[in-house]
Amino acid sequence: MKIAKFFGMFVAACVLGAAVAGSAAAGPLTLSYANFPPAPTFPCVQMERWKAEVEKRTAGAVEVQTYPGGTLLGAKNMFDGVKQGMADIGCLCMSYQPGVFPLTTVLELPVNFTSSTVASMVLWDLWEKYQPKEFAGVKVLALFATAPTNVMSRVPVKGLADLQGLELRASGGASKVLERLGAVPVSMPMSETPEALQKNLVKGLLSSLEVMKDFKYAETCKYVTMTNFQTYPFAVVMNRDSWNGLPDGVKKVFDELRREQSLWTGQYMDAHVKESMDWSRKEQGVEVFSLSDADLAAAHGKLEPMIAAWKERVNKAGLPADAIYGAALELKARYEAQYGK
Ligand code: 3IO
Repeated sequence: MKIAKFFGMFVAACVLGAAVAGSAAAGPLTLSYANFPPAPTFPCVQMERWKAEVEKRTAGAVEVQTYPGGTLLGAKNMFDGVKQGMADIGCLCMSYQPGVFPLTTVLELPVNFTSSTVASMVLWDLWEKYQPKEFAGVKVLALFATAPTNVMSRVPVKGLADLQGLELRASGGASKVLERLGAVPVSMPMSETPEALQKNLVKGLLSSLEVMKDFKYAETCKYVTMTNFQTYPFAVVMNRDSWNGLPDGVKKVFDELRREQSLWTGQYMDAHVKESMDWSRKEQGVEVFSLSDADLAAAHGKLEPMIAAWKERVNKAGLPADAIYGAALELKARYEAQYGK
């Protein structure tokens, strides 16, 4: 009985696999998936989750070979590398290539996104609605944004006064935030940040707080200042030819996973930020500051021009900036009502 049952399941899996792959004889189709940061960090955690889901849902017809830590493509050549076919799939941060992603960098604006979940769903819906040309050369497989960014530093930053002239690592919109607040942004991808902190080239960074644990920044940065102004947007993209070559059954599995994967990543990250900060406070003695109401108001005043500058870039790209910005705020409110602030 047991053997018969097992054999039956095996046959069923093979039939499903063959149906999805379109060919029984070819063996699994192997796809390479490149990522820039180390394996334990959130872009790679979501990559492994996607791999597991794909391998399960295609019943082994598709095998995903993952390359964390920049072993196949790095932070800055991820998008071009995937377009050129050096990897089938890649995970990129839009903030690392200023000017290349006009629409989706709306997530970098200082409008106080409340969570990675909300920001990721806003990003997904905006992309789906406007289908911007910035991703025309690739197939988009997931879109997500980090939890809101905050200051992590070696020195206490209790208010805007302490930020003046302070060298902090960031990228893209986060670098603009620092500049407008009087800090000195040092722009580099996250993957280069551990070394910069180690060598004391920077006094801290502006990013989402799960990195305190995942990169052990809490061992160096004993202070966190809550700002929650904006986020870093990410995309998982696939080479067009690789996509076009997939059997229809596999395409369907990938398509059905897109929004789900984006939401999963947001929810994973929000939970992980909490874990990271619990660990940072309890195990690492990290101290957390909030800005005074006066400083928050002053900061928002200084950051406001970022919105007009973004609109100008988006209009230049031929997109309706005012409508997109309005839709972003509307979606943000809708998802905050659904998922909480
Ligand atoms: C990030 C990038 C790689 C690994 C973990 C991360 N957490 C937040 C980010 C956002 C980001 O790209 C950045 O540069 O702060």
